[in-house]
Amino acid sequence: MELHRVFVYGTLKRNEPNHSWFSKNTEGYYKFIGEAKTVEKLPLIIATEYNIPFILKSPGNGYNVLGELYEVDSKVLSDLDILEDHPNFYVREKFNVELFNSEQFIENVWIYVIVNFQPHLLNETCYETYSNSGSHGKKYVERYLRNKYLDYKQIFQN
Ligand code: PCA
Repeated sequence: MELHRVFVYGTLKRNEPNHSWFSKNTEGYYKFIGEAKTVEKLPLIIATEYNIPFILKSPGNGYNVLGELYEVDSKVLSDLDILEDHPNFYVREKFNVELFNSEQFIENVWIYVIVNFQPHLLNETCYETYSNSGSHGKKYVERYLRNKYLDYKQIFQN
């Protein structure tokens, strides 16, 4: 069985709206490894009128982002790719993270990030950690309620 490491920072975390995607495929395998943070600073913002959390691929800006590291098989990874619409919306790229419990560095884990974004998004407030019920009050709008065209227009460069 081929295993992959994925670091999630948004709606895929425990107690967040998309966490159940890890167990969508009843034949898939996934395991929570631990809480972690990115080794690089990265801008995590909550944007568009649908309040979608995303990391912009712009290392050096924002915070060392807090999230959760998982080990998944290819079945689960392909479900996550469907949810995140990789590589059209989020792009799955490799970064290094540090595990909290062991202070161990884990290299080359997958993170879903946004590339080719409009530069003005770098002026948005950055967060160290995401929670849909945070004091920011920005409630996540589920994919099926969204107009995909609008998402794209508000995020990507032409
Ligand atoms: N889902 C992915 C990327 C952002 C999101 O909401 C995650 O939780 O890591």
